[in-house]
Amino acid sequence: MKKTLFTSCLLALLVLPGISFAASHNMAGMDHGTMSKKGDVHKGMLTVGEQTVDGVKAVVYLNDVKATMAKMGMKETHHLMVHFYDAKDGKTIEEGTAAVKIKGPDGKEGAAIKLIGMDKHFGADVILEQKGAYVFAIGTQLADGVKRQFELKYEIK
Ligand SMILES: [Cu+2]
Repeated sequence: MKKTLFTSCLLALLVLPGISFAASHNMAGMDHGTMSKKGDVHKGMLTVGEQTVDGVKAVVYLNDVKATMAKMGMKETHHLMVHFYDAKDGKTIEEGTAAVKIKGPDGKEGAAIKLIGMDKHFGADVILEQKGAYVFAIGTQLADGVKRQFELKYEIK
């Protein structure tokens, strides 16, 4: 579990006190769109997919951060981002807790990784080293207190 403590997001927070969360988040090389080169909101992000469970829509993205992380001596390869929306009014849900379990192409499921609430999304830096199909099982307990389980598949080519 130590790895999750060293996510670049958190690291940036720890080493750059006084800088707003969103700013530090982006400064760590995590391109969440706002600082993308061409101004396209989701440029460079890989769309994993979306799923609606019990009135909540989860939209999941991956951002390849391998090069940036390697420079900092870290093994994480992707920033996993999950946006939650109220399926009725489309409003972003930012309160609550979320965690992900990742099953790799080898069929092994890793330990639960806490997704940290960030600027309009929940995220974590994860290691997706193998090529092949991954399954992201995302458990949440958001603002309404209801437990939901999302499951999305994504293939790393
Ligand atoms: Cu993030």
